[in-house]
Amino acid sequence: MTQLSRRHPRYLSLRVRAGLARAFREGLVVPEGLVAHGRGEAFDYLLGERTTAAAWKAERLAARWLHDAQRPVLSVNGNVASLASNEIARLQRALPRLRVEVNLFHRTEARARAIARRLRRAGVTRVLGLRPGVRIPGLSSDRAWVDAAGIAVADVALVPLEDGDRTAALRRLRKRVISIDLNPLSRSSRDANLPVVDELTRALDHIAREAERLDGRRRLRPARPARPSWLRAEAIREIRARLTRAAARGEVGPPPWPRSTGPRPVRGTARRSRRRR
Ligand code: PTJ
Repeated sequence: MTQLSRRHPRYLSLRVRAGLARAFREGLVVPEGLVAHGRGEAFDYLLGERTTAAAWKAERLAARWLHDAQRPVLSVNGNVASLASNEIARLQRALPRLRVEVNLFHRTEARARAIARRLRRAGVTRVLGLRPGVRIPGLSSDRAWVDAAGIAVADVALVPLEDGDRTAALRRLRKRVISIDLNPLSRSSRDANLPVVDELTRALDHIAREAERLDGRRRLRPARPARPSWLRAEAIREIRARLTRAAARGEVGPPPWPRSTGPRPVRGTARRSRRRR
């Protein structure tokens, strides 16, 4: 296996990729999950690989909704278990009512069991979804199968790295849906009551921290209403502002040119065309 150098400027990102590739070889993550991770990475890059002020607001509110819920459920797929089992265990410790349910788009019983094992090893208790007996109406994928004691009766559902169809289907069942998705334009982000546009492990860590802070507090002010469109618009504005700054500094240019293929870029073209403008 490739040795990763801690001095590599993208060490953390490479380590996460190596972990996902291992989880793929172990059968927890599907090939489509690796593609989905790449899409998430691209959006994280554009957002500056940090939690924006708006995402923090969403995460504080998410903690509050989960804290106040009667039957909160966190839905876990292959990517989520392999990236964030420890964070899920911490969140469940902070929110004792929280149920954790394995729910898969590409479902096999072996995968569901392997994911449940990974969660339990990290300290997650009461893992649901191994024998889902209820189908959410209006969905064709296996994601429609949910646990009668979990998502089927949840009042608040936290759905990271979800597909848009199910977010909409859960809304139709009048559940309050919190999504975690780095893509502010995805259907899940668009359809959720509360879209958290942030990286999964950062988001769960922040929600857990906030839930720990809420724990034990008797009197809480009423929670503020969510402003889903504003939250998504803030993420889009952040991406636009970062790209505008990068373009102004001349950071955008052609990628390094391979030696033998294609025309060579003309040196200084970018600068000359900027001066002309
Ligand atoms: O394990 P399964 O069988 O349930 O399959 C899981 C995948 C992820 C393959 C399935 O849910 C899927 O295809 O998801 P999508 O439709 O590709 O959506 C995943 C979304 O999550 C995309 O919008 C990505 O930008 C986003 N995303 C990927 N990685 C992260 C992320 N968002 C936050 N944090 C991440 N680490």
